[in-house]
Amino acid sequence: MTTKQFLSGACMAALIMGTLVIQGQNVDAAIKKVYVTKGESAIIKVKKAKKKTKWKVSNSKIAKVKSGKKSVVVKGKKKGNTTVSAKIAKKKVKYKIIVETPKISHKSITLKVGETTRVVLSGTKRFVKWQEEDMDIAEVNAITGEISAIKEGTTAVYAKVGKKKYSCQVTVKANTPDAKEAAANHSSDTKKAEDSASEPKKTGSGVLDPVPDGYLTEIKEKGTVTTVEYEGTQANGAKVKKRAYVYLPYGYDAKKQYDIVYFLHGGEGDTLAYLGTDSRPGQVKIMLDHMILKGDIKPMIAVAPTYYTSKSDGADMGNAISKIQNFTKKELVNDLIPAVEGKYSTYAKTTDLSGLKESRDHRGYAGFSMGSLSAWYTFLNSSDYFHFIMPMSGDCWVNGSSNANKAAEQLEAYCKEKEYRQDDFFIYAVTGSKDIAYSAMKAQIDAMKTKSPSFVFTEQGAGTGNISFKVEPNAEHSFVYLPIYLYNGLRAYFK
Ligand code: FER
Repeated sequence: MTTKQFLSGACMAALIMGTLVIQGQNVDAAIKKVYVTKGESAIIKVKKAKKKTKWKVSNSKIAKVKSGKKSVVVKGKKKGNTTVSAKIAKKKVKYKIIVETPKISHKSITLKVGETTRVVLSGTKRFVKWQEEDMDIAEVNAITGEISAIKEGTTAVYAKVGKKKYSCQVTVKANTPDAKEAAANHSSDTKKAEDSASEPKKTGSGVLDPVPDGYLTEIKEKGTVTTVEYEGTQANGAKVKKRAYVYLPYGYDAKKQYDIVYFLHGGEGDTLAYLGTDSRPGQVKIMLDHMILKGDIKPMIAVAPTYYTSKSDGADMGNAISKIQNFTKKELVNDLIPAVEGKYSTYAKTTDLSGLKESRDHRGYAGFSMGSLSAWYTFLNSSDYFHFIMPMSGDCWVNGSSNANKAAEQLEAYCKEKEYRQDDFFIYAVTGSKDIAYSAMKAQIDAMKTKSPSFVFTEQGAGTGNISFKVEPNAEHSFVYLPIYLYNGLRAYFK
């Protein structure tokens, strides 16, 4: 078991009935579903069991179980659903097992420099993570599987679900008229599959306001997405070349001053997650165009950087956490913000620490999942430079795992040390009731509710308290909720 799997398991630990489930994204403890790929195994740990528990599987053609002393190993044999059950401390415990056989839509594709396409992994309800082999040749959006061809050469992209990787070879050809095969690989069926795979969720259930109709369709009054390259200083002092995508609003005018928000991706995600690129804009970018045009928020700049130095950083949770610590403590303020705000016009009159402090009311930080961890850490490490913090679906880990009371104590101690009052910061925390982060986040928020006057909870947005917590009914741990979370969170602060 990797550290990452352990930690993802640990953060779901506010568990059901003494069973502790391991295997990260494969297991949805809240609804007791276990996903497993045919040929692979998932482990369900039984915390309270004093003696060996005997587990039964209802359809042994679909899955095989092996009861251990404090765990059961479920191996997927055939695509389909079944259940496993056992009696623990006189209570019946049951899990639904879903055995999947994921399939990649293309084993190889050819693109011209500058072109983009998308490869789809079908046959899974789990969260798929994409990774490229050589980002100088082709970049893949970690979440949507969208591939952008950068320069001539051959490389590969991988979709990862469970322990398995599904690969697609990518050949990038020069942008000449004889290299036209690219789009030919892209059938209309694939197009349909990718559209539904990444369908953003727009409609709220009364807790959040829905994203208004039309807000996710491109308009002509659109902002641009550009890139900023900078050197990120690592914990050991090494300088690493980094790239961030920057959204400039429609009609951007260097003589004006703009609010700015930094958007951080989740575990094994990347800089394309929110804004996409100028030629293939992301949902959040398109929504920002509408929100600004309609006056929901003032025109603003948005930045999509990464706390990783390489995408494989995410594979090891301990390493990911130390990268997040360094990013939120140092790189953000010393390297990234000066590079972006030195180039584009924000409220920072200077990009040294005093200039960034003075402009903190006009700066926000939002992150999803591991990016949410980075948002809590930005509060604890760099709140001198950010007034607005938006953690989405992730709690504030203490020493690498969820600990609601300790997190609340740490956050309160920090507020006291800073002598923060009600108007000195604004946290908009949000998640879904079916999100794997829900129980840990809710526990942390409940603990924070006992820490008054440091935390003043409000339903109404900035100015009426310093923290909001919203739970979208039925929402799972998925980037498809980014538009609705941000539509609500950004308006709560940047009106
Ligand atoms: C959390 C639940 C899940 C959380 C992070 C995750 C920081 C990340 C999961 C992953 O990257 O697989 O509460 O808090």
